[in-house]
Amino acid sequence: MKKALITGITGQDGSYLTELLLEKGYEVHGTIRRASSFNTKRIDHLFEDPKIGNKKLFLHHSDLTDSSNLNRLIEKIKPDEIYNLGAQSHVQVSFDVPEYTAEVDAIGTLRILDAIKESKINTRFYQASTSELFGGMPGTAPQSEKTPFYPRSPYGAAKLYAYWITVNYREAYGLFACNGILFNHESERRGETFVTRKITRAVGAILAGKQDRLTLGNLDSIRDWGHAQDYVEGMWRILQQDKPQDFVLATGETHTVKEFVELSFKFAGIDIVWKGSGVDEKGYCKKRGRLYVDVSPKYFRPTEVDLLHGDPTKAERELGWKRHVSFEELVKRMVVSDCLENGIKL
Ligand code: NDP
Ligand code: GDR
Repeated sequence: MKKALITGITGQDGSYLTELLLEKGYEVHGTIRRASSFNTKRIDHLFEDPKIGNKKLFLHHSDLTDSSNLNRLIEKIKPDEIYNLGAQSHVQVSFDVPEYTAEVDAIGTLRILDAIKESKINTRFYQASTSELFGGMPGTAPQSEKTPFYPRSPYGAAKLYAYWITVNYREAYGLFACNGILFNHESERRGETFVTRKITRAVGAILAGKQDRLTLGNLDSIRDWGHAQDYVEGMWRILQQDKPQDFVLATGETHTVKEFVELSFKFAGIDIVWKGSGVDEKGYCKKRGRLYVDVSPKYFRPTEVDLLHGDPTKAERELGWKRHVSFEELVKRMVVSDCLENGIKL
């Protein structure tokens, strides 16, 4: 039986990857952080199955800022595969906590790589790299493994270090270490402060009469959004190759934040009519003439990534990977789920 260690198992991707690896017969170990309230809701359901909980799935207290803990865990578990998904993953928050973001996202990655090197355990390493690496380089879309990097946030800069230190440990010490450069992927389990989930949660709350307004930042930014379930399958495939390499995973399709809003409200039966432009832009519900969406400078970033558009050709060719969930299906699944949270069946 193969053993996997996942940092960030309590996050969106960690939960889907755990399900996938358990289905494939792996023993899965995940790291969790001590918190003042429960933070395992995305994986709790797995412990309800007596064949899984505490037999094939194990949780360990850990933190990417704690080297000795990581060294011990890797020595003890001796995983065949390590997926480093743990991170301070919020781009806007990284402007508020830049040093902590670098400590976790950049040096945390180095800590794991060095623990692998020193332990001499034969393990394969996956690094959760990101399309934020491409950031603000104009005229480069669609972005592939060959596109130059130009991060536009402390998060992007920290992940740039993590990307290169992964490449360096591969080249310097022969580690089987790979980067998955993943474009935005969302789901019903997406963190509540990322824009897609913020929108779909608002739709559910508005329909339930619990919220009357959704305040957003830059509506014009363009993203390449897929579903997280498709992307964790790609992570696993990246580690099953004969030789370690880096891959872009993306849909190749782009939409603006505004389009995401429009489609979400449409699925819920509310038409948005946009008024004005720039930060004064306001959206109204056509039927009732009510203000539903407005824009606040609070949600604008000091430096924005305007356009992310991925080219997944290499992954499709060499990994046989393909996304299955379309943009429309993604939005629909998220809206339906957030409406159900409010007792509303669409
Ligand atoms: P989430 O924010 O949902 O999950 C992040 C995970 O990291 C959580 O389990 C969190 O724990 C954990 N974590 C945070 N800080 C630390 C720390 N100091 N030590 C150990 N663990 C920590 O992110 P996603 O699941 O969406 O993303 C997974 C990874 O992929 C991240 O590295 C992200 O940067 C990267 N990525 C994500 C993309 C996306 O679109 N989702 C695209 C490209 C890359 P807790 O639950 O306790 O907060
Ligand atoms: P991103 O995701 O920064 O791409 O990082 P996010 O959903 O936070 O922002 C996407 C775009 O929407 C704009 N936006 C808003 N964003 C948030 N969070 N809240 C708002 O109210 C809002 N209004 C507009 C943003 O400015 C941005 O342009 C995600 C994370 O998962 C990273 O960890 C990952 O590396 C990248 O995707 C790829």
